[in-house]
Amino acid sequence: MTSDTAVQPPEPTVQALADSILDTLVHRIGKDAQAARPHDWLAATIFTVRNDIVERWMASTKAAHAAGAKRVYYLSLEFLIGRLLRDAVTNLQRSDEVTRALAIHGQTLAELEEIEPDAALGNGGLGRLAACFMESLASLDLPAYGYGIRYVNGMFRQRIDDGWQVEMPENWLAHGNPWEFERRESAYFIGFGGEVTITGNRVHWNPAEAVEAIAVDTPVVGWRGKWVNTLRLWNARAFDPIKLDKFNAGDFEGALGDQMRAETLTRVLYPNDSTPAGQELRLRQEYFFSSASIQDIVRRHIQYFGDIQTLPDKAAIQLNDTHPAVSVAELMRVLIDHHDFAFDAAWEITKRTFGYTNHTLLPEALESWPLSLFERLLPRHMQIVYQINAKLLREARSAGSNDQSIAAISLIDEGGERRVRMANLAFAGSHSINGVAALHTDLMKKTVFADLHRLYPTRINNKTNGITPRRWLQQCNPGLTALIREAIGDGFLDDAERLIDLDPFAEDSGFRERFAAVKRSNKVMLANHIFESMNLRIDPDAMFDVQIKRIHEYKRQLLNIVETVALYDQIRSHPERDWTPRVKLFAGKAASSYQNAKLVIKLANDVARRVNADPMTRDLLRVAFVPNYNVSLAERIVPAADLSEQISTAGMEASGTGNMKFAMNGALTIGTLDGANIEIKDRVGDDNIFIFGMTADEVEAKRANGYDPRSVIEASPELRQAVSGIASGVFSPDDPGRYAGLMGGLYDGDWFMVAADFDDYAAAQRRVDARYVDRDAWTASAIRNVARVGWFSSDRTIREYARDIWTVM
Ligand code: T68
Repeated sequence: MTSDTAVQPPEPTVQALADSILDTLVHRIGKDAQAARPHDWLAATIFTVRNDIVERWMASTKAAHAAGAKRVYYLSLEFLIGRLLRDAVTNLQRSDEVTRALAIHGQTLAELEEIEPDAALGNGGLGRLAACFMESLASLDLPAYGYGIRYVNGMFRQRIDDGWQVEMPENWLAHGNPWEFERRESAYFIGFGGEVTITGNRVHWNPAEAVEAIAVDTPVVGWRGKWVNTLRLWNARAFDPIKLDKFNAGDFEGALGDQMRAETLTRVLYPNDSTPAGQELRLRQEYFFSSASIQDIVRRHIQYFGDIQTLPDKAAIQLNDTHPAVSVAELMRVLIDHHDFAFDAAWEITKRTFGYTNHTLLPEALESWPLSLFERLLPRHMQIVYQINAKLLREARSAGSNDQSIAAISLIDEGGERRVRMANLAFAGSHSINGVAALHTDLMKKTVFADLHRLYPTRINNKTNGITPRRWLQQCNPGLTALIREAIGDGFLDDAERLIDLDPFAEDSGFRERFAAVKRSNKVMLANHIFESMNLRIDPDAMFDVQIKRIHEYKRQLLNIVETVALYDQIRSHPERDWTPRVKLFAGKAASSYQNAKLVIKLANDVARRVNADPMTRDLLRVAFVPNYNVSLAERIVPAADLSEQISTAGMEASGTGNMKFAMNGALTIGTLDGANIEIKDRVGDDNIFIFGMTADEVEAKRANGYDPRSVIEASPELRQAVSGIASGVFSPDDPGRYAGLMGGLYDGDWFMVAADFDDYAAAQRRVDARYVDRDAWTASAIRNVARVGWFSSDRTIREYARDIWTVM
């Protein structure tokens, strides 16, 4: 807006929008402009914008129906979608209009956007990937539904008290949720427990308990608002929310007990990435949402197409990890028990309908349920699992598998307490099994799924992850987006791979200057935010070196912290050297039961306290652990980063997606040859990334041949000093033994190879320093990163799924 538009009367469309926001405020929220609080204005704005979306939504649904289109169903226990207003308004390309309409009421769109709570219905990368995929599906005009759970409490809020993580309940629905539509008519019966009986050929499952699943829909707007899909999240309700006889007899708790039990199902997201919660409630959640989703999909198919036989031609169901894997048995149950299919016919339909995406090879993260629990909760599904297993093992036997291979393929793990292996069930029930980066897919074939892969060699395929460039470039980095548009026009907004047109600009000194100015201004904004939220000053002219992600030993935040301590020692020992000023930023949540991860958070904070208070180094090194990492915080930090830390033990990070976000916003990566880092390196080129450390093969060989971390530590003076300093309490004078165990773990086993990779990591960091000093060369590399990573758009990923797995393109 130029300065004189402010004094001219607003355009009619802007005035009309302003009027309808006010009208909504008065008639829907029940407040006038004087009484309204910011949340009221936010709700009024969302309701108003929503009207536009709803019309496009109904048009999309009708178009899909008229075309008899095949639909994609993305089943995920997690959707980490974050805030929606900015996303919706930019995708509708109405930012300017909404900004001006709100200005008429003295409101600021940006400020309202800031008070919208994050929808944090996910833990980390897996949940965020589901959100990016939903946005890309809509942007590519593909008819799709996301299915999940409407958790009342999403990912916990992280407070840092005296350096320790404290988990606080998250309450994203406190002010209501103007985006959602409850669909009381879309309700399903979900049974648990009970008995299975048989009369003639018919099997009857008589559950001992039941809840009702109620659909709650949120529209998902694609880029340019051409297409709108549905995110359908399930709520649980008791059939008989209040037992009046009990109530009247004075047993109030008994009267409401069923409703309480039902509500418990959808109460919390398990804040546990990588380890199955191992709780009955978790299996109940999985079955609850799987059953509701399968029933809904089958109902819609019959309504639109009449014949359930054609399900695989009109529905593609993608399982986001094994969390919805019980859907395989549920579809079988529905086909056999409700639609009279023979087992083999049902099995063919099931396999043609499902695809399964694997996100981890970590053995502790592979879900399996004690047979006794599974059977008690899902007796009919247990029978079906046994029947599937019999078929599977017969096929394996006739293909010549030996006993060892049969044991690996079996849906039942017989070693120790017998358990149902959900990954094997998902594999057996799917025509496509994909990994999320090339290396990961390769390792799937060689490790966890080696035997199943030998039996079904065409099923495993790779779909390297991606990120939506709308949220992760356009929306989070408007400065850079404007600069790119000036340079290469608007083509990249519709096709991120056109970013490649920016490549030659790396050699244009005027462009480099403007690019560096955008980065600096993003750093100033982040520095201000950190000052306001943490009361810590950081210098925007220092290098911002960032590691933000879930705290996990395999991600090796510890390697970064130990190197930070070593650098601190070096700066003090060699003050005469030309050190490159750095700000080390950390953020991330630890699973509440993961003690080592929580201790790493405390260590980062202890190191920060000490380093930041040292007058000798404070201009050269600052450390900050930014609390409560979430999608919105990532949207602030990513555009301001210079260096992206992607330093997992090779072979352990399936893909990573933060790595892609940083590169697309002009940060250089320091990383191992792990996950998608490898593919990022292939695209940006060796000169524009800092690779260090062992390869996955080398890690495997070292583990196999006996790795002796103690001798490695002894042989590296810098590492030895840092580790022994931490171990002896230099950073924890209040409790000198605090880190003895954590450091002892490095000497004794060091499963994650922190010591083995340390020297190479430290050397790579000194190369980073040297490159950063040559700011022009650094900026040229940063521009090349932006230009060359358009391929990591989730549009590309979704096109590949659509073509190879779902056959909808
Ligand atoms: C992540 N997995 C991978 N899991 O770690 C990451 N796990 O490499 C990859 O980029 C990303 O998935 C997307 O493919 C997770 O985020 C979980 O969050 C999780 C949650 C519950 C149980 C197990």
